[in-house]
Amino acid sequence: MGRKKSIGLYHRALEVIPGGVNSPVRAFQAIGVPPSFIERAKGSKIFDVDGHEYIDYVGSWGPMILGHAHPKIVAALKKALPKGTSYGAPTPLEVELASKVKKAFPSMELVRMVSSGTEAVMSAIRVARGYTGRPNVIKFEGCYHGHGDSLLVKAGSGATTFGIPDSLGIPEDLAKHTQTATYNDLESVKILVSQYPEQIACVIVEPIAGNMGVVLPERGFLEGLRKICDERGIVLIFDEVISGFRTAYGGAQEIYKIKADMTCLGKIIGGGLPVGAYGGKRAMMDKVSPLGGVYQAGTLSGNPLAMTAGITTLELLRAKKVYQDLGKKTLYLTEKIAECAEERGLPFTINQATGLFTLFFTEGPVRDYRTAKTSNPKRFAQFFIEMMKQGIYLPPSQFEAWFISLAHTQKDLDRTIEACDAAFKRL
Ligand code: HOZ
Repeated sequence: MGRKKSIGLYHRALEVIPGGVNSPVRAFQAIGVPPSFIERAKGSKIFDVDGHEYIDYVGSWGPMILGHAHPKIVAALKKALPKGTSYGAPTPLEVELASKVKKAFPSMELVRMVSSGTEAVMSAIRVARGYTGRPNVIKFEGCYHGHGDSLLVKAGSGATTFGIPDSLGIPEDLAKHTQTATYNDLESVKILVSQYPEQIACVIVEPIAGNMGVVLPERGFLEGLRKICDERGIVLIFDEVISGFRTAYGGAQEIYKIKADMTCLGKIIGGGLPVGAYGGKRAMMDKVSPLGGVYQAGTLSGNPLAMTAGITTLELLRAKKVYQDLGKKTLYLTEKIAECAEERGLPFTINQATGLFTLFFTEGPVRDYRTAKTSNPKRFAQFFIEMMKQGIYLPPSQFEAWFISLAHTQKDLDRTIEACDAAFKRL
């Protein structure tokens, strides 16, 4: 079966949408073929307009932890829909979701809902600047925190995939306020902190990095950041847009037992609808308007449909053994893929946390941006195409995470392993 309809749609899209897509990572540019256009999704599968069925490991880049179109989410949304889609006024649903988030992330003493992870991060940084009265931000090379101006410096995800980690359109005057350190290297942070005394408002980090591929924090890294920030009065921001409610209900903060001053969330807390949230210590969040002088607002913030999908998702994630089950699936898949790659004599590294992983085509170890970049993107592109031919839909870049959902069955996992083995043979 060909991809005639997708290709036709892509050409039409190119006439009306930049690059034919509404977010660059969807464009398959690193693969060199037009993207598939999706018609529908159910459980672990997505279906394109040409009638192909794929086992999906993109999962909308993380939110679909329960699988697509989960019957309980669909039912909750159907019930909510006739009540109206947006009021621009407070609702009980916002209070309920914020309470659930606060319970899972006790460091988020106050929580503000927004409409995307990017918005959450932009706002958290504004609060950190407003609270400390300092201008500068330390981020880590290869971490991606959405497309806010201050964060598109040495950024991961699509920015790395397309070779533009520093975006055009960001005034030098603003970019100079972002300093970049090396992931898993505390020394690089200490150097910046002493180079810019009393100027660093915040350190922002993905505590489990997912946007240069998956990279885990080494022992002592997050603890070290906590210590440096405490000593220097710097706000420590954890971007848990990917890791939150995925790697554990309470995200990386639950796993590593470290409290951030501020946390950014998105993806899963909207159950597949557009949502973000930021929150943190009361003293910091008290700066947010209407309490304080840091202005941040949004017409669709706390949208009732998004809140409904988020609440239902979090309720379902409270069921027993959810994370154990997800962790087992992740381990099974990664161990079997590793066995196949080893048998074929391929240089590879797999980094994984519960619910997500990356297969890097490099001997590794992959512990930061530099080592992630030693992977072979051409080999990845070939692998991607071979997998797609066998009905497996992967993130179309070496520098992204594969997302596993609770809907992936043993059969799905075994089919994926077989497909990997066959693809490895052809590389
Ligand atoms: N953080 C996601 C990719 N790593 C976002 C998806 C997007 O940029 O479209």
